[in-house]
Amino acid sequence: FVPAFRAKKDIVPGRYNYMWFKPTVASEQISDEALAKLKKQSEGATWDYDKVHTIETEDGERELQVTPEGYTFFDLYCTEYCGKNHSEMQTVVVVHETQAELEAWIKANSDRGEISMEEWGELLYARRGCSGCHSVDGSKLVGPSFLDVYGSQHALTTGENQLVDENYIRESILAPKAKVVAGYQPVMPSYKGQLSDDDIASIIAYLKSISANAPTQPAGAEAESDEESAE
Ligand code: HEC
Ligand SMILES: [Cu+2]
Repeated sequence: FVPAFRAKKDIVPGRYNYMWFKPTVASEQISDEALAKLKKQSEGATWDYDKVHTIETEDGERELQVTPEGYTFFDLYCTEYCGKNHSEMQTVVVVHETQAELEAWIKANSDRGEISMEEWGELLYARRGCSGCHSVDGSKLVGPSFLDVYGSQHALTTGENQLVDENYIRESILAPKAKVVAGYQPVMPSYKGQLSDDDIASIIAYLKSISANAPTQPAGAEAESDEESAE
């Protein structure tokens, strides 16, 4: 729940869900000078998002909470009592003014750097050993080919049919034995703890880019208007 946006959506661990909206107010960024001062004060300690700082701005002294990059933010809370550590289920949302600012943040906070998700996914496919068992030309190796895999239906060893979508790909990477494709051995290793969320999202983006059936928009975006997702 992002109270400032009046927007709420249920999520389940290990599964993707989506919500979209058009922000009308961007986060502010404090001066490099003011941020350097805060960094010096909090040296060594983990960043305290809750702390209210008195900061010198163009409009005089103001009381602000900021991220380690110096952005003001909007709170995001879990609003369902969901279990242990529920009280720690909180993070912040930063609304970047430009795409370039967002790219800069991703560059600083992920291994991907400046390249696109599709390109990073392709690099991971080669570097993390997927290519040893999955082809991209339709040929069958130890595992099924990734060519046109996204959006296709695969029979599982249980006899059930499985649509290859984002959640299924994520599960296949983290818990390969949960659903095994018919005609294959359950020999794929789990990549749990070895690939970041951005890595997995990048692999999914790469698989979409080599699949004729993949939608061009993120799931959920075409089905919902912003009024509906802000119910
Ligand atoms: C040792 C061989 C091996 C490696 C390495 C491997 N896989 Fe697999 N993978 C398989 C096999 C075999 C299957 C089919 C059986 C199953 O479902 O577990 C599979 C299934 C999958 C599926 C489901 C495909 C479908 O058609 O339903 C996905 C997605 C997948 N792997 C992604 C990956 C990714 C991404 C990597 C690299 C990060 C990777 N795999 C590395 C062997 C491997
Ligand atoms: Cu919770």
